[in-house]
Amino acid sequence: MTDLVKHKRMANAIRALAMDAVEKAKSGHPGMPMGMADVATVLFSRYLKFDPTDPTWPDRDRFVLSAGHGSMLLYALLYLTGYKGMPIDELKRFRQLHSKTPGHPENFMTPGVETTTGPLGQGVGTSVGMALAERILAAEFGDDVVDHHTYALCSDGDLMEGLSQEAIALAGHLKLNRLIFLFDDNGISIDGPLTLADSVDQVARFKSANWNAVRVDGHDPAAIAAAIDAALKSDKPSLIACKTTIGYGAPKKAGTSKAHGEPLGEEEIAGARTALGWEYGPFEIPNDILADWRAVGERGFPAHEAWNGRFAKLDAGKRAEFERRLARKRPAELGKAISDLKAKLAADKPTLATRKASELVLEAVTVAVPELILGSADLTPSNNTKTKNLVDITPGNYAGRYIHYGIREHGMAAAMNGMAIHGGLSPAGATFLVFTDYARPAMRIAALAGIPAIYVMTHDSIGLGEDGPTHQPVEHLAALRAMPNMRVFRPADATETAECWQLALERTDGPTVIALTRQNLIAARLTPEEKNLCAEGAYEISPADGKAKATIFASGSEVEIAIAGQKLLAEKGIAARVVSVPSLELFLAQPDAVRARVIGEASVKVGVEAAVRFGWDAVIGPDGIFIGMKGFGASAPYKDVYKNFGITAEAVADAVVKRHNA
Ligand SMILES: Cc1ncc(C[n+]2csc(CCOP(=O)(O)OP(=O)(O)O)c2C)c(N)n1
Repeated sequence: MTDLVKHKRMANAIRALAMDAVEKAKSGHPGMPMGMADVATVLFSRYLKFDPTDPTWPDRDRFVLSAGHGSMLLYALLYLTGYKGMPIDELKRFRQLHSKTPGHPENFMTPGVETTTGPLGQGVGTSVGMALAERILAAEFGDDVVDHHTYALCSDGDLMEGLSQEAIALAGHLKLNRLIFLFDDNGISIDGPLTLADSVDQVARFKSANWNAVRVDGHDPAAIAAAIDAALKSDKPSLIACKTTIGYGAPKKAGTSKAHGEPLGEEEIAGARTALGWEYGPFEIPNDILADWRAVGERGFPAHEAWNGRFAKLDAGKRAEFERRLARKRPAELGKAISDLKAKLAADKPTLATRKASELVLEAVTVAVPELILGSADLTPSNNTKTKNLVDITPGNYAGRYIHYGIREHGMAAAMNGMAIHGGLSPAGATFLVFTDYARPAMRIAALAGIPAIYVMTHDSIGLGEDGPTHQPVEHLAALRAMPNMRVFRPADATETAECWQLALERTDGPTVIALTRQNLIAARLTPEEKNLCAEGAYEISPADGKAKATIFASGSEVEIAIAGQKLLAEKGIAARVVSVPSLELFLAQPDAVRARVIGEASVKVGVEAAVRFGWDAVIGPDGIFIGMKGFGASAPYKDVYKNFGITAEAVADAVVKRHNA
């Protein structure tokens, strides 16, 4: 059998499995796997460094299926190359409950799936972070241990999404030459031919973003291999635009949008079997082809063994550090750094914006936690994320820990996903809280996939003042809290900022937003406390003098207002207590007893937050008093803005008095 015949038979195995699985599930996307089968076969059989017996081998090449709707391509490859977690039965359960073959790839469901994709563009953005992580870790641990490539298979849809522009611009600028995109250049999307909505020359576009970019016939194995060979030698990231036919082999539907996202149907599948010369039944892979694929799965064994040998020879301290990083274990120094800082803050009681307090925390924790990689989407001086000890990562020089992402919030968040999911690094990226809207789709992937990214979101309310309502978040806290598995912290002072950072860094199973003020806040926590009081999401920060008639719940900058309101009430003879709520949703997730203790028994309940009420009723009840925002903010010095919207200590006290007397 010639190499070409063997290649065709191997590629047809992918095509057949994709057709059959989609047909059995009565839903799915056969077109992309059938179109890209040749490209995938070349990549996996000749280039991709991987070991199906150890899907987490740290130095494996990363393969990201950005066009997640073509998930059957990946599942077929995992089965064919011999991943234990992907027996043929899982392909037969494509898109069924609790299968390893969900509609779109989910890295937390399926060993061998590197990241969760489906929302177009995300895989592209994530792969940039993976390629960057590889370079950063190689600079730190050496090429003997970290020396791999990142391949992303992307579609027209991936490249039409705005995120792709941010991602490719960042990768091109940083010269991430180990990043290779295999673009399924089939000219078809759901509505029909791409010409309906697009006339971009992708090759020219990528070249202008400092990429190497070529066009090849995506059904010609030699041409595909030559392009990958060239990409591997390039000093820039590479785009290989592979001209393919969607649904390759399907007699009537190939080359049309009918092949994109629905079962081909019995007749068309029979026709494809004939056209491809595939004479086997559904899900049947003949022994010789399976053996060829299994041999592909074994191709990486020697490289893996050699890596094991090099890793074993590594200095013991370095080896332990590498393992600690991959296990997402924090160094013991973190706890001590936070304790020391809290002791100092308890003594100094500084008046500080929490963004500035965050910088103080970072001065300490960046030393304690070397895997922490910071960055900002061009708001470094406002976000206070760059501490003195952090060196910039620059094109070609990755021995640093600070990333200037440019004005690319979405690209930043997606790249952070890639860095965190690559392993070995802990990314924290910053912008204004209002611009979480520009990063939200990648943040949602982090929440869904349990990725411990940290978002440092400053200018967290109308308290940012003069920039006005375009920049003043009002619904963002509620929107972020509504996202499952997203943790939102809004610390009230420097001590809480230290505690929230500690909780964010110790979290391993999902992302965290830390919302920080632009404006100064007085120290709210007056007594030193070794325990992390933010860990339950809420706690009594200022007890009542006597039996409390009212409880005032507040977060962040409004804790100061709540405490001032408490004083005014005391002057009027009404005892009130103040509960700081640095994380509403963490608090709501506490056991009943904890919630009951913190909420207390006072009949008057007030919530104070310079944001919309949405979500607060779970604490204050539907008849609770809420002092906050009902609409967008206004442009003025922040104290005037607070007054204008009635978020003041007087308003708190007046509302309590009125309710108390009612
Ligand atoms: C952000 C986002 N928008 C829309 C979709 C729905 N969708 C899935 S695939 C697709 C486009 C299909 O075209 P292409 O990317 O070229 O894939 P192909 O048809 O070649 O498989 C769309 C709009 C999505 N998955 N993600």
